[in-house]
Amino acid sequence: MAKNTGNEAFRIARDRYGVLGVDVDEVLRILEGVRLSLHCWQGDDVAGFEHTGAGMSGGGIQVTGNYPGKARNADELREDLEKVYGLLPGRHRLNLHAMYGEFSGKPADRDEIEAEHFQGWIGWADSHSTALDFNATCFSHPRADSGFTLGSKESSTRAFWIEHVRRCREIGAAMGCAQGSPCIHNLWIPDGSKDSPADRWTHRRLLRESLDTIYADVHDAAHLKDSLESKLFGIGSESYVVGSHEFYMGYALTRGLMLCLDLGHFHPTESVSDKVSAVLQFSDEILLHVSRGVRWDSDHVVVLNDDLMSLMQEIVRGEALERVHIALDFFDATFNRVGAWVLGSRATLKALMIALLEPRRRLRELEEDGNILGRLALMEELKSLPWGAVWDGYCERMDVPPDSGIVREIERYEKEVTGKRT
Ligand code: RNT
Ligand code: ZN
Repeated sequence: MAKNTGNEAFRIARDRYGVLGVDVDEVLRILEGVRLSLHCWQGDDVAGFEHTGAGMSGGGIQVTGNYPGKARNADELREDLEKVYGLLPGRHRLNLHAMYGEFSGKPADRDEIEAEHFQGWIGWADSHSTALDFNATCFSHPRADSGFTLGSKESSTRAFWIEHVRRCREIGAAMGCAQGSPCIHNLWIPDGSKDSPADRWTHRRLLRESLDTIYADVHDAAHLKDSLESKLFGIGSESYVVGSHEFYMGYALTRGLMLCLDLGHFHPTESVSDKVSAVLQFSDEILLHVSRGVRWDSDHVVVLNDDLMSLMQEIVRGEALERVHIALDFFDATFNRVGAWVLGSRATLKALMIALLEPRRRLRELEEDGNILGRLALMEELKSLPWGAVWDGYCERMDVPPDSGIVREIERYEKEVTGKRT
């Protein structure tokens, strides 16, 4: 931790939390150790660098907006990421998708990619003391146009995507080996249908079989960890999603793999925070995709809202920070992408800080004493405690601007860098 802050508001806030038995310095020490996995795809609207012109076909996901200045190649994306990391307190990981390989004029199809296509990223991660996570890209490709990939009834389509994911896991393991920290390979596939199918069974059986083939390849757990991401519905898969929550919950738990819970992938009134203590009864670890759905899985930029705060509270209250991997998943092209990345990442860290500042022991004691009024009163009181001053103090200690300085930084970067991209 860098210099001590001389900030008066911070000192008052620290004392205020101290009265409740919360050690603010210890909170910030823990916060500093948390590594978010930033999604590379916020920088270029989930486009990738294959330049095949396939667009987001077969995706089930949608980016809206055409704000100028998106990253057009890996160097620009890395440049933007460096700006983002520079505005975040702490050190954070990068979550790459397979379509972000560097093919230097020699295109490789999804069933041909290799670790060499990601050496640029591995080297970059090393020189920036960060680490990579990875994702197979089973969309934006002609072989996903039918709406089915690993669960397709066409065996050649399944074989193609099995080969892709097998290779992605190998690449992930190579990343994990190079960085000395396991790479998390997450698998999300778009499979599903717009209208009600007559046969919901066959695709699910085929998906299960494809997954069994894929995960039969065993990699060193020190290099690779696997997770599977379910979904409720997508664009063009409104009536049926092959990889539903129950499907992957069953699959992951019976195979010792991780579940990935995306905040936009459940019924709008369902709370993902409530799932953490349920799933972790049966699984050692989970992955989160922190997102913000607005009416649907819209992947809005994450903000500090109740969903996010209760999610972080659940992790902290369960002392599960080591067991929950926090990745981000949002994309918005209607305003400055670098700014969107920074705001969503900082909101996630802030929510975590607020959760860490909670006087957990006191709340539990009140609960155990049956003092429901006292518990609710304390929860209400906590909402207006001076966590903003703690956050400002943390940013100052970590040598990054406070919230009030972000827009200026982004505007400067836009003027000097992204605004010049045509
Ligand atoms: C899609 C999933 C998935 C994607 C990324 C790009 O609904 O959330 O995680 O957003 O793989
Ligand atoms: Zn996701």
